[in-house]
Amino acid sequence: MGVMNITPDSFSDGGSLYKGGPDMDAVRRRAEQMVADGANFLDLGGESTRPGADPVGEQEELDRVIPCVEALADLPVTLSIDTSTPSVMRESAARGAGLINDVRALTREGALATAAELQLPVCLMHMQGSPQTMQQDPSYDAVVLEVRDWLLDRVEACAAAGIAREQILLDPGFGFGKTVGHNLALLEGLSALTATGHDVLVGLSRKSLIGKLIGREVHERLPASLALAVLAAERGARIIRTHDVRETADALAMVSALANPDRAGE
Ligand code: PT1
Repeated sequence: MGVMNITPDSFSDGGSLYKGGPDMDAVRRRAEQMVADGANFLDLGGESTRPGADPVGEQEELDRVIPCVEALADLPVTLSIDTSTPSVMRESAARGAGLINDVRALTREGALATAAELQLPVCLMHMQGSPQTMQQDPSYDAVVLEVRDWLLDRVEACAAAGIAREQILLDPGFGFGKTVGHNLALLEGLSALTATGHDVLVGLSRKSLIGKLIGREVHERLPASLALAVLAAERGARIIRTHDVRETADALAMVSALANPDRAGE
């Protein structure tokens, strides 16, 4: 899954797809490149949710995301919409989006009912707190079990609202209200999530846990991001959210080759 941030304040790419609004030529070029590089999903986001990011208004989020969905709907890839906002879900679905990726797991007013009505697959992510405050003092008794159980409670809420369980993906939310220790425990214990039977999506690409572990700046985090992607795939993650599609696809091809040696090569 390739990351496309349609924001002026992205932590990782400094808003290269946004020049006072979505830069449609740059958006199209980046999307085509990611598809050529092997992306199966493009994740379009109009709200930065990195630690400390400011919230975005509903109309602003629509103005950022919807033109991009329109411009990319013909690509042979599933458009994932990184949003918590019901109107963004609705307008994106009407233009061909194929996945709702909500870092707030459909907890915003109206989001659950909207997702159920649209009948699209949804990714439910765990976050402790809000993007503004989540890294101030993250705290858990048993992080893996708490994250799993919170996500399973959200699955029940989705099922009660009429979302098919097969349509629900789970994501532990690396970096969202977690210390480095919490993040590492969640990665090591990822099988607790895959054992639920839901497909698991992870986003570790360029995140600050890497900076905290090895002191690399954002643009020096590719090798460590690839290692984390491989470790997550080994532990059963099915979708890897990344800024670097070509490199990540190569790394994941090696995981697949080892998992299916008879089908590899020649
Ligand atoms: C994610 C994710 C996401 N991450 C899903 N959606 C972001 N499903 C946006 C840091 O510590 O992991 N899963 N949408 C980006 N958010 C962050 C969080 C970026 C933390 C950076 C950090 O550096």
